[in-house]
Order: sequence, then C-alpha cells, then structure tokens
Amino acid sequence: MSWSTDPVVITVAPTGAEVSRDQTPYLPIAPEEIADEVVRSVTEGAAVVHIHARRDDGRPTTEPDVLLRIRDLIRERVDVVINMSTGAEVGMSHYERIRVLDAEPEIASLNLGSMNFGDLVFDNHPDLIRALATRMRDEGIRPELEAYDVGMVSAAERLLSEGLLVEPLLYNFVMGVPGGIPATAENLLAMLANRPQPGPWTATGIARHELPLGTMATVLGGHVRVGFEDNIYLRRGELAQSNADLVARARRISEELGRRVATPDEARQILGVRPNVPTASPSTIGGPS
Ligand code: KMH
Ligand code: ZN
Repeated sequence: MSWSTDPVVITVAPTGAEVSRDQTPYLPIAPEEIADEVVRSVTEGAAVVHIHARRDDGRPTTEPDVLLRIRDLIRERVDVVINMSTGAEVGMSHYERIRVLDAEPEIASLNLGSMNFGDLVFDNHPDLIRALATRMRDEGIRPELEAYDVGMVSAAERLLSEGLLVEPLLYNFVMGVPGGIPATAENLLAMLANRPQPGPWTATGIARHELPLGTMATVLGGHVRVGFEDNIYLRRGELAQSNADLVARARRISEELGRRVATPDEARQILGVRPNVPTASPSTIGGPS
C-alpha cells in the first residue's frame, strides 16, 4: 500500500439514531437544524452527509417525507452527496428500513451482518440485506457497505457472487462499537485485507477512536467520517459545539498529511456514485485503493 496524495472524502454524520440531547445540547434534530449543520460542515470541507431523521420529539424515524424535507432543505443551500441510513435505529422493522430508499438517496448504507450493539441486538437478517441490495442495484443507489467486524467485510463476497453488488465495493469500516471490532491499527489493516478486492473505503471510529482511526485512514489512502452520530467530543471532556468543528479538524489533518479534501463532485467520482447499475464498468467508478 503506497502513501496517497489523492483527495480525502469527508463524510459528516450529524445526528445518528442513538445520541440524545441529554448527551449533547448541540445535537441537530429538526430538519432545519440538520440542514444548518450540514451547511456549516460543507463549508469546513465535508463532501458527503450521512442522514438519520428524527421526529419532533427526538425519536428516530424513517418517514420518507421527513427524509425528503431534510434533503430538500440541504439541496436548496449547498451541494453535498446525500447518503441515507437504512440501518436506522436498532429494533426498527424491515419495512421502516427499506422505505428509506423511497427518498432516493445517492448513497445508502447497507449493513452487512447482525451483532450485539452495546446492550442491544442490531438485526440484519440476510433477507433484509438482500432486499435492500436488490433495490439499491435496481434503482442506481450506491450501497455503502457498513462492516463492524472482519467477518462482515468478507460477507460481501456472497452478495457479489449473487449479482447484488457492483464492483468496486464501497466500504465503511465502523470500528469501536461495543460488540464490534475494536478500533486498533492492526484491526483496520485486517478489515482492509479481508475485502474481496480494492476499492474506496471510509473509516468511522466511535467515540475517542474517531480522531486516531480517521488519521490512520487518511495516511493509508482511505476516507474519513466524523460527526455526532459517532462522537460528540472535540477532546476529552470538551463537547464539540458543531459537527463542523469535527469536520474542520479532519480537514486540517488531511491537509497537513498532503491530501486536500474532495469536493462533492469529486466525491461522487471517487466513491462511484451513479452510475451504479450491473452493467457499469468497474474502471469508470471509484478506483483501486
Ligand atoms: N443506528 C445504528 C444501529 C447505518 O446508518 O446504517 C446503525 C447505523 C448504521 O447507524
Ligand atoms: Zn448511521
């Protein structure tokens, strides 16, 4: 693996499903608040937004109307690649998770396996994974493969062999979830080594792992996700007052390491966002990494 000078795609995950206002008063919940945070984050260098919607009372929802309102409020003000979560909240029904695709995101998360998620069980039945992958393939939505452990990385091979995924695969390694793989340097290398083939990838370190894992991904040619979904602190004991503060730090680090940040259009090219149909030539989307 050679050192990279290619642009870094910064994804901001501003809200998530598990974080609450009790944990941080800065959490954006209403569509307008999420859009404000996305605009600030794009100004600081984010090219992709990973969206989870909330109801007025703060509870997670996958109501397409709410997702579309968030998307439209963002689109009115800024260009950014729209990634929506089909992981949603632990315990949501298959129906609630699949209908996220009705909101026509450019990218949607595709969680590759079931696991303990803290004290809860994150259920990703193979039937659900296939149903989501089939719709994404047929509708040209780029799946971002969420892998929380090494076995989930290689689980994509089966979907590939069934024609449900298009190469090169786009991975997001989510590391440091209690119940998933610990966020260590050795484990990031193991995740990379277990991919069926090279392709674009992002690292998401949970809580205090966000900064070192993102830095390691930047060094290794990967891309970086930050935001309150994963981490609410700027440093120990100091809450970040905006997702944009986390984005700005990721940008400073990547620039110091010789990698400028990607624009949204560059991110579409790098991540292989559309065309994403089975006939697409692998050479036209993404690139070895
Ligand atoms: N809320 C987590 C259980 C995704 O966006 O697809 C799952 C999650 C992953 O956030
Ligand atoms: Zn998510």
